[in-house]
Amino acid sequence: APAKPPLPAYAAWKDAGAVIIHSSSTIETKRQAFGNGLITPAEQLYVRNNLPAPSASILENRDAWEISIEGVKQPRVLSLRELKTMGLETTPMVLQCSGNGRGFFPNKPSGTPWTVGAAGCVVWTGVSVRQLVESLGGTMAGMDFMTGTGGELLPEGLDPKSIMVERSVPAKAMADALLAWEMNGVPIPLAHGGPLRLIVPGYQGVNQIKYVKRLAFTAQESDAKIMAHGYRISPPGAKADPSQPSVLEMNVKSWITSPLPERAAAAGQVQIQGLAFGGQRAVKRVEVSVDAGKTWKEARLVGPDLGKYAWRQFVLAAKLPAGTHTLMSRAIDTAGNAQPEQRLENVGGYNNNSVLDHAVTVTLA
Ligand code: MSS
Repeated sequence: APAKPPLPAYAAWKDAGAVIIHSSSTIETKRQAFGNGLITPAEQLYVRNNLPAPSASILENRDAWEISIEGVKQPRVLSLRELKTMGLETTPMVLQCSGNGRGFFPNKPSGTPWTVGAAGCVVWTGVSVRQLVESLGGTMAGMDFMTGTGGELLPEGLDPKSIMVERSVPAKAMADALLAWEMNGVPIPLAHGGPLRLIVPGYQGVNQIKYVKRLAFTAQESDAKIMAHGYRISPPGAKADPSQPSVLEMNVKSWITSPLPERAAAAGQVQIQGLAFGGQRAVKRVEVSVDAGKTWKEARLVGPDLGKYAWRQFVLAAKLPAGTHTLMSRAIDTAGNAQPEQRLENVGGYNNNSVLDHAVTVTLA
């Protein structure tokens, strides 16, 4: 068997037993590692880097990190030290890679075959983008997009647009967005975008720009390749192009974390547990099936409600006889959107929230 790759240096502090190391830039939380807590510890949180992580030297003097704010009436270059004087907000949020669930696509799209573990629920602290923009006079007219640029140093000799991490979201997303310097109560680790990260709650992970060095309100979407061609919902057989929908808002989703084949339970009384989130809206309810989708029961939401962008834990107590059982969960948000049975087929394997794909089959003795 090929040797398991080790944790890369910038993520050497991760809990090796809790993660699947796909590569030096893609590390997934094991499904059985999601505990009963609400917040995902940094040691277990997944990592996805499109470019090699920058040098750890960018953390030596965090407060000196600079970001250029553009497309506002009074554009400014601000240091992290200055940002910290301009406001304070804390937002618990599901951080999820848009490719989470790609591993369930039978046609094996290119990209990391994540199952459920390219996601975590994390608490971000920083300054509200809306408030920051107000203090800089508001946005210029016609700036319909909020564009964040990652601070990686780009290799020379390549067209920067072809590799830079730069994403645009609708400008209205600034309402709940943060420029964040803390994650789960400590300065953001390099692996997760320290010293400063753009946080856009309810949007897929690719829009959460790490080591953010520029935040621009723009009339057009970025023409960087990662925006124009990458992360598009391309129908089967089609080539990615900017006319196709981009990977933006997250959709309603849930999965079971116990019991699992790797986390066995004895036959009899079982607490079927899992995680559910709505993306843009809170989860209204979660239903669980113990008979492969024939019948459904409403699960109980457990633990504190940390707001619409965080996930909820759910539990259903059930009596399961010895034998094999297919367990499924289905989340419904406050607008009545339910997880679909089937995935939406697309070339990149994005946005998978299929009920059937996330089912688990367990054998209880
Ligand atoms: N940012 C930057 N700067 N760079 C890179 O690479 N990536 C993305 C985000 N951001 C990047 C960024 C992705 S893609 C994701 S998911 C995220 O991030 C992740 O995070 P963490 O912290 O977990 O690592 Mo997919 O949709």
